[in-house]
Amino acid sequence: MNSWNPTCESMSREEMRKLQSERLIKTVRRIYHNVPYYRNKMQQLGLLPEDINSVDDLKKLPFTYKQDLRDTYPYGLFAAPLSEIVRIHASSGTTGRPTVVGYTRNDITVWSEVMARTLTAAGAGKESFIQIAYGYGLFTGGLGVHYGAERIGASVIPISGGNTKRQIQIMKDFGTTHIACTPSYALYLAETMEEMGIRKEELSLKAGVFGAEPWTDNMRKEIENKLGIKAIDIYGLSEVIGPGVAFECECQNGLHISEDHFIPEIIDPQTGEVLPEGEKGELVFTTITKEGIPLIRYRTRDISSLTYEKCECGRTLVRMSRVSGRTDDMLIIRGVNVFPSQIESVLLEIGETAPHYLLIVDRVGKLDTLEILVEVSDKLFSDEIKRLEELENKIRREIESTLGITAKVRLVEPKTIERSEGKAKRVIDKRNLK
Ligand code: DLL
Repeated sequence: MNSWNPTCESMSREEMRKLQSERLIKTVRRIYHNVPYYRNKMQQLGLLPEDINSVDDLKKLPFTYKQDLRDTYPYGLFAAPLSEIVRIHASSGTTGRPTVVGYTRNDITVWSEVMARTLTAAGAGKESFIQIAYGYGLFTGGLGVHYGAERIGASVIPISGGNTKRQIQIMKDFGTTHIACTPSYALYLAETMEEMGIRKEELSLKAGVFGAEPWTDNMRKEIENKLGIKAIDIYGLSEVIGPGVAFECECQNGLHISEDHFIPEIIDPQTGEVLPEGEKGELVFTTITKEGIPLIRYRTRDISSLTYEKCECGRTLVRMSRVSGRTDDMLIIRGVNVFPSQIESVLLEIGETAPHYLLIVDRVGKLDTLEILVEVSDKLFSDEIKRLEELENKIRREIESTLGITAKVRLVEPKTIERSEGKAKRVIDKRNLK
């Protein structure tokens, strides 16, 4: 096991509960005394800090929603004096006001620690060259990975996102061993490498840490084959800390949550009730060491499940399953619940198409329509029309039998679907625009 902090990553369940309880108690006191917004919320429920004595009391506490951060924009949920805040990040805010988060010096230390665990689990160390192609800026991806990479003593290549050809040249010339970017960008890198005539054997790449957007196991296989690396899933969100909330180990069987800092729960998104181990639902986090902006039972909207079984790697940290979608990216098409990731799985299983697709949802009259644009390889595109038609039909049939909806499938020329340097855009829902 490559472990950065074996004491924290492999402690017994009892020790973990004890530690979590102590830290939760402190956090609840902190927010009650320092954040009027939380104090009001607790008072409305008739709750005092003394009512929270262990992790078992977590369920008594109110949820926090993204909207709460918006309502208190920009600094209303901060629990430390602004003079102690050393860094500010924010979400892009494409819908509504951005959400703003602040870090004290100690928060940055914790963030570096959890990212050090993440990178160590991905096999990185002092000798590694880590190329960070997540965006630097208000987005947490670039700087979050950066601090963790420096913490483990690796050589950091802080290239940020974009400039794809240059990324590849640098990867080759600088001997990059680890790449950090979104999974969709990793595929774009692989594709551009082919165009440039650079083979994976010419690189020194060993592994990549990919996250910030949902992806599937099939997509993982594509990335691993095309780049000749191990593709590790990393998860996080700016409200909780940024990347570093959870990471896969070499077993690639669920993501270990750094639960000595972030307590997870899975709830039924409709009723708010806590669900038993193994059941799928909405992931909720309570931060228990953050000073700048501690959050209580933060509703992520991400769908996952938890397992407390000890992992083969030796870590005892609870594992979350790969995020299979978001409660709010679920499309309802003619009454059927559809997640883009389900369609992606079908496409990648069939093969023959590139893993680039776009879903266009519309409403004609009273009827919802779904059109799936899928790129095919150069070779296939120049093939007979009949072959293309056969493939379109095959995809349509598969979608119909696995998801129970009819869709129009359109195969498009290679490289016609726009590539993203950060999070990929997979859905255009024209119904929202009307
Ligand atoms: O995306 C933090 C991050 C940066 C994570 C780099 C990993 C790597 P936000 O911009 O606040 O923060 O977006 C958070 O992205 O709630 C999920 O919906 C999604 N997400 C993040 N990681 C994964 C993942 C960063 N591994 C939102 N799989 C989260 C699926 C992910 N979805």
